[in-house]
Amino acid sequence: SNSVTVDTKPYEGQKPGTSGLRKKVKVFVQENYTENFIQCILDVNKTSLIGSTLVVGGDGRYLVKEVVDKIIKISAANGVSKLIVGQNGILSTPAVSYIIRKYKTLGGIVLTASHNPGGVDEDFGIKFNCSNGGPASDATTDAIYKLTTSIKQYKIVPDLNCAIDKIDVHTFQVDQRQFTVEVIDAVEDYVSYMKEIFDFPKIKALIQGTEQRKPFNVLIDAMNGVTGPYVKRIFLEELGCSEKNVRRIVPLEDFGGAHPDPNLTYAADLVEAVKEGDYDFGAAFDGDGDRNMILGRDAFFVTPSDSLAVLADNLECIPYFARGGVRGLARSMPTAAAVDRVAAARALPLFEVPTGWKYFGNLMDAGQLSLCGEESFGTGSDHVREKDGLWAALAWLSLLAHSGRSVQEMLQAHWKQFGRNYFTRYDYENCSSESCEEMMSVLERTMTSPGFVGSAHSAGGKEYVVKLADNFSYVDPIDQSVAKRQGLRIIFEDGSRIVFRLSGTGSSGATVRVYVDSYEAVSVGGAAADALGPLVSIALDISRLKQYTGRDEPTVIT
Ligand code: VG1
Ligand code: CO
Repeated sequence: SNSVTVDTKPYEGQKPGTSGLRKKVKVFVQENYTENFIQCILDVNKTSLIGSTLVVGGDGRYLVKEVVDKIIKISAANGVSKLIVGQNGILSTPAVSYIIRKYKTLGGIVLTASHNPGGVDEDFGIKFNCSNGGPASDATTDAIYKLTTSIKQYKIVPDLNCAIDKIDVHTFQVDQRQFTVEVIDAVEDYVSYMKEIFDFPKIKALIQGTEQRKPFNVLIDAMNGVTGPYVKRIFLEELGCSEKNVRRIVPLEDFGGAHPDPNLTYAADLVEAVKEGDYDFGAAFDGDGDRNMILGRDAFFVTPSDSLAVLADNLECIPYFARGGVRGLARSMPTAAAVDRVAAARALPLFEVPTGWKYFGNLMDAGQLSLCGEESFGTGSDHVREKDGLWAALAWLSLLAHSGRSVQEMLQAHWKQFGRNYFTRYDYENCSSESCEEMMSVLERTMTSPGFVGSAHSAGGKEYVVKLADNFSYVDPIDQSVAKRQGLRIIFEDGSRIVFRLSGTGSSGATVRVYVDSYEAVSVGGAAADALGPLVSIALDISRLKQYTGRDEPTVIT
C-alpha cells in the first residue's frame, strides 16, 4: 500500500492537560480531529520517527479500537517501522509504561480518559508517553499543542487494514518500506514483571491461609475498566483467589455506566461489599489501571497520603526494593505530608512536585527516587514511569503478608510512631470556567497582598495564622525546567495547609479542588472530617467559593 497526504485544518483546544488530551467522544469524532492530533504527536518526534517502534493501547473504552486503527494507518504513512499493540487495543497505562521500557521503544500512545466515564456520550483521551515510559514533559506537550494550531496536512495509508483481535505479527509493505504490527497479549509482560517485583508465593500463602492462620479474604474490583484481565490473571490464576474475590473484571466500553474512579463516592458499592462480606482487604482501580483505593476489614479506608507513607516505611519486605534499595521518596504538592516524616526518619531525600505523574519521571531516571504518590489515589515506584494500581495492591498485600497485621493495625502503628496527617479534598465538578478562573485570580490577589501573611483566621473554635501563601512553582532538580502556577497554597504556622487548584483532566467546564491537611503529633483517632472541619470552612470563606461556584456542597469529598 501507499500513503496519501490529506489536507486538514487546525482545531482549537487540542491542548493536553494534566495527563493527555481529554474531551468528549463527540469532539474526537469530528472530521480529522483525531487524525490531526496523532499526526502532531508523530511530528513532535520527527527526528527519530523513521524506523522507530511505538507501543499503542488503551483502557477499552468506547472509540479505542477505532483510534488504534487510525494510529496504525497514520504511523505506517509516517515511516514508523513497528507498532506493538495490545490485543483488542487493551493495555493498562502502567503496562504501556513497562512495555515501552522493556522493548526500548521511542514511546507509546495511550488511549484513555482514565477515571472519567466512557461511552458514546462520555470521554475519550489520547496521551503520549516518551522512551522512559512516562508521560511527555510539559515542553513536549506544549510543542504538540503548538503543532495542532497550524497543522495543514496529515499522512495516512487508507487501505492498510490490520486485525488486532488475535495475538499475531502482521507485516506490510508501505511506500517500499516494511511496516510491522505486533499484536501482543495485553497482560503477559506486565504480569511476569510483577512476579519479579513481588514474592507471589508469599502473597498466595497469605490469601490461602495456612494451618496456623485462616485465609486472608480479598475483594478486588476492576470497576469494568482495563485491569479486568490483569486481575483475572494475577488474582485468579496466580494467587489462587476464587470468583468471590473479584468483581467487575470484564472491560466494558462504557464501564457498565460506572464512573471508574476508585474513591469512597464512586466505588461506594465496593465499600458496601467489603463491609457486608467477610473481607480482610478491598482494592479498586480506575479505568486505565493507574489509580488504587485500599480498604481494610469493615471497609477501613486508607487515605492515599497515608498509604504512601506506610509503604515507604516498609518497602524492604518487597524483593524489588530488598535487591535495589530505596533511594528517595516523593509526593505531589497537594498530597498530605505523612511520607515526609518517613523520609526524615530514614534520612531519605524527599521531593515535592506539582500534580501529575510526569514530574516524578526525571527524578526516577536520575536514580534519585524510588517511591512516590499523589493524594488522588496514585501510588507507584520506579519500576515503571506511571502510577500503578495493581502494583499498589500487591505492595500492600506484601506488607500484610510480611507483618501479619491487619490493614487497620498497620495504620494505627504508623500513626503511633509518626503522628497523623489528616487530609481531605473537596471537588466541585463541572462549574463555570469563567467564574472559577475569576475566583482563583481574586484569591491569588488576596493571598499575595500585604498583611495576608501573619493574618489570623478562625472557625469552629480554632485559630490559624498564615505563615506562607503563594502560587506553587517547581524547579525540576534534574533539568532545571520550571513549572509555574501549580496551585494556590496557604500554609499556617502549625503546618496545616489549604490548597486550591483547577483540575487539568476534565473534559468540560471547570473542576475546583480544595485540599486541606493538618498534622497531629499524637493521633487523636476520629474522622478527618472532624479534625479538618474548621480549616475547610476557612478555605471556603477565604476563596468565597460558594459565591463563585454557586455550590453549597462539593460533588465529591475524599
Ligand atoms: C488528576 C489528579 C492528579 C492525577 C491526574 C491524572 O489531575 O488530581 O493527581 O495525576 O488526575 O490521573 P487534575 O488536574 O484533574 O487534578 V489519571 O488516573 O487521570 O491518569
Ligand atoms: Co488513571
